[in-house]
Amino acid sequence: MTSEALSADALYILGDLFEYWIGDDDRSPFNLHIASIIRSVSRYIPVFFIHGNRDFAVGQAFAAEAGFTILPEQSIIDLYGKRVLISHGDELCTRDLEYMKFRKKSRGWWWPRLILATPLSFRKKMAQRGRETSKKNKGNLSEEIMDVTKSEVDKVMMDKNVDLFIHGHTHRPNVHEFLIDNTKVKRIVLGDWYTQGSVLVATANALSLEVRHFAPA
Ligand SMILES: [Mn+2]
Repeated sequence: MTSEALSADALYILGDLFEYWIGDDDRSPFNLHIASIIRSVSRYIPVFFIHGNRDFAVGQAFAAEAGFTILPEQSIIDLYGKRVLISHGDELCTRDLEYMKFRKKSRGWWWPRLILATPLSFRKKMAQRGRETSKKNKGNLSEEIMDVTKSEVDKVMMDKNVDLFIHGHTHRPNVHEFLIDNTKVKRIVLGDWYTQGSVLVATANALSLEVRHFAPA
């Protein structure tokens, strides 16, 4: 990963790098290890990070430690001369009404401040409980609620005036080619990193969605 990343021009991490994030003051060995790996890459190339729904609380202190720049949740980047929209993708799953409600609250100004004012041990317990609830709820939601809302994708791509959109979140790695107003557009979905890696390698001439197998432990 590191040597490959070093031959790139930039690295974009599109959120949910962590299963949960309860505050930059959670200086667990694991978090510090990840910070040091990303930092070693960031000495050579710029590294960007977009919040996911699980790690939206990653803050400037951790960003500084890991050497990455936090981008807004929907960002337009210049990919070798092409205007491209990148995001985590959870904002597109608008049919999951409960989650949308939580998303609005948790990204507001008061909720994160209130949570971060509580002791770290309390936040750890809360995160644990949150993950259990989330697992239970997911079992009840239908597949189509968990995927992006098609009309929302069209709307966002039209609003941002892009013909390429790259995101993750849904665990449905794929390249979707479709039409918006008779214009050919593309949506590339990155996969999860539970049992393998999933990356989009972008060069000036090609986009390649690739699986990366983890080295045996
Ligand atoms: Mn996600």
